[in-house]
Formats: sequence, structure tokens, C-alpha cells
Amino acid sequence: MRMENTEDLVRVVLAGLELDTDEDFEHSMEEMLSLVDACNMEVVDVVRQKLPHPEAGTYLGKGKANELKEAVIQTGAECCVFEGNLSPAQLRNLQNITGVEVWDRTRLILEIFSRRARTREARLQVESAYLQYMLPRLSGMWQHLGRQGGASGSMSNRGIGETQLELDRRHINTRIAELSRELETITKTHNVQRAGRMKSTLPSVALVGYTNAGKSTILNKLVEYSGNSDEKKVFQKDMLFATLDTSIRRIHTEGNKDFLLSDTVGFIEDLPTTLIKAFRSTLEEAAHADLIVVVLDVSDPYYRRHKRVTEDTLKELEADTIPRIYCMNKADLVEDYSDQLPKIKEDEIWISAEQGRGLQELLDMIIAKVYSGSETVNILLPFARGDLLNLLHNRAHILSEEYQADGVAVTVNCPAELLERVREYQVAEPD
Ligand SMILES: Nc1nc2c(ncn2[C@@H]2O[C@H](COP(=O)(O)OP(=O)(O)OP(=O)(O)O)[C@@H](O)[C@H]2O)c(=O)[nH]1
Ligand SMILES: [Mg+2]
Repeated sequence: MRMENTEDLVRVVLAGLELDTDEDFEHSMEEMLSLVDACNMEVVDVVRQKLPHPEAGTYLGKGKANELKEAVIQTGAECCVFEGNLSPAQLRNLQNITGVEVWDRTRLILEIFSRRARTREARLQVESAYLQYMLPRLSGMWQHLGRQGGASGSMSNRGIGETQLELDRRHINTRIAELSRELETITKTHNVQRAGRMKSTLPSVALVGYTNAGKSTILNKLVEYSGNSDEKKVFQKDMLFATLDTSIRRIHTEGNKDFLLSDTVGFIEDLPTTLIKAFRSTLEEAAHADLIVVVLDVSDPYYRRHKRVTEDTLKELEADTIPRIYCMNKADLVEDYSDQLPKIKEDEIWISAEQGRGLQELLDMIIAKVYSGSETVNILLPFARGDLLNLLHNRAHILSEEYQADGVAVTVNCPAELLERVREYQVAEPD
């Protein structure tokens, strides 16, 4: 289906199956509406059913599947979008019944990602995830040709469709391998860049959270607030998955306690595993941070659930041991809090990024965490202590460095664990 460059929204019927175990069916259905919207489509009808478990062949019950077909005909919809994930066979059967394309939740998210991908890396990551998703679902696409394959003899049960299918599979597998190689090269470059940044010794802080929580807005506001107006703004918008890449900005602070702040792709419930795998290198920026700022949209009634999803995703990225701050954003929309911002409770801060309320306090919290126990000291290192100078370059924040006749004069913001080792070279003032 081609929808690019068209103003018209594609009409879709949304289908949802509520299982007995499903506690948050309504939340998922609401989220589907936003996802459909983010894909430039509009929901023209909704078909829902309650069942103890999905039907093996058609996901919905037979009668409901026919109802879905009727809805498609009545509304002139071009596509059916399902709230859950479908097996390849269910997908094929439902396509045959309804006569239109059928997308499940994973497919919809993949489509959104493919529309948003701007950088080369994001595009390669999305293509790889997309092909991995399509691979087991190809057979339905050539089924109509397969039935026409009327050759006799040994080829009789191998229609054109099947031959085409094999060719496609081979082609796709080759392309997936090619993409993995290209992405590996990019990942290596990332690692080198990251190592470079770590050498620059500034602490790194990562904004993470559910999609649309306000991560990019916070990054932009902090850059602006810290007076770093040369930096480019990050794209922020009220839609799911506005950001797919990682942006890193330097935040200037008083007292030379600068840090690097990164903004990356948002999380969502059941983020398809193909996407997590494909976007691993983008997401890994968070896994290497010194501090994670979990951003939550507290005006969303489901924000506690989003918090859980974020925490689970961080665990999956093996980033769950990194210290955290919880930034409760969009608090201007919460009646009980809107006139008392910012509000700070332990590791939690309630702010409104949009209204610029709580920015200084958020900065203070970040700085207190990443520079905790650190101290700015002046030292004069003998030339023989090149090893210590190296260590400081790698693990501390050097504010100034000057080669003098009797050694290297360094003013350094030193983390607590290194302080003891530099004490013997400490001088009152830089010489
Ligand atoms: N009312 C209100 N709206 C906000 C606030 N912060 C951000 N927004 C709005 O929320 C929407 C989403 O903001 P983004 O910064 O793009 O969100 P994000 O977390 O980067 O989203 P993704 O990139 O999609 O993961 C935008 O329309 C913002 O203007 C806030 O404090 N209050
Ligand atoms: Mg964003």
C-alpha cells in the first residue's frame, strides 16, 4: 500500500480481541488509535470481541471475522489493523476473508518507524526489522499465483508462487545479512565516538521514556536554558515516535559542571523484538550513561504503566543498575500540581518542560547526581606521573592543564574515588 505524498488519510477498520487475561484492553485500544494516527491513517470503524483465547485460524471468531468483512465493505476501508499480534496463518486467512490488507500491531509500528526514519542508520535499522518481520509472512503474498501453477509432472505441486517465494526468501535473507554487516560497521563507529566522548570526561546523562513523554522538549529547553544557543534543536512533536535517532547535546552549567545529554527513540509497550534488536545500537546510548533521567507524562492516566514498560525495557538493555532520576513532565496539565511546580520528592521531580518550570531544579538534581562526591582541586603533577594524568583524562573532568617547568599544573573536577590518589600533589592555587 502506498500512502506517501498523499494528503488523504487511509481509512482503516480497527479490530480488537479482548482476552480474559487482558486487564488493560481499553488502554491498548486507545493506544492503537494514536498509532493509527501517527501512520497517517484514520479509524472509520471498530470491531471488537471478547473471547477466552484467540481462534487458531482467524484470531477472531468466524462470525466476527465476517462482521469485519462487512465493516470493510460498508466503510470502504483499505486496511484492517489489529490490536494484537497475528500469526502468519491468521494474517493470511484474515486477508482472504476481508479482501484488504491486514496489519497487526507490530506491522503498524514498523510502518511508523519506516516513515520517521531520517538518518542512514535509522533507515537501515528499520529495513532490517521490516524484512525480518516479513520473512515468515511471505507465503500469503504469492498464494494466488501458486493456485494457478498448473504444470504437470514433478513440478505439479510447485506453482509459480512457490518458486517466486523461494526466490524472495533467498533475496531477503541476502539483504538481511548485508544490512547486518552495514549496521555492524556503524555500531563500531558509534563505539569509537562514545569512547571519544568518555575521554572528553564529561558525564553523560540519558533521557529515556515512553514515546511522547516530552524527552525532546526537555533536551531543547535545557539547551536553551543553559545558554547554548549554537546547538541545533531536536524535532519535537505531539505524535508517537517523533524521534528515532539519538541526539547528544552539551549542557553548560555554572561552576563548570557541564554534562552531555542524550535524547533517543521512545519506548512503547510490547516494542516488537525485531525493532529492539534492530535499534539496539541507538538504544545503547542509554546503557552507557552515568545517569538516566526517566521522563514520564504524568498527565497521561496510564503513566504508571508507562513507567513499568520503561523499567522493563531498561532491564532488557542491561541498563537497570544505572542511577536514575524520575522526571514527571507535563505536570502543568495535572490540576493538583500545576500551581506548585516544581515539586521534588527524593529522586522524583515534577516539572513542566513546555512552560520552562523546574528546569533549574532538574539541572541541580542531575549535577548533584553525576558530580556527587566530586571536588575541584588544583594539582601539580610531576612529569613522571604521566599515568595519573592519563587516568584523570579518562575518569575526571579536566578544567585546565598547563605544562610548566616543574610539572603539569591541572585544575580538575575529580570524582570521589580518585581524590585520594591526587591529594599528595594538591596545591592551594594553580601555579
Ligand atoms: N502541556 C505540556 N506539553 C508538553 C510538555 N512537554 C512536552 N509537551 C508536548 O508533548 C508533545 C511530545 O513532546 P516530545 O518532546 O516530542 O516527546 P518525546 O518524548 O520526545 O516523544 P518521541 O520522540 O515521540 O518519543 C509535544 O507536543 C510537546 O509540545 C509539558 O511540560 N506540558
Ligand atoms: Mg522525541
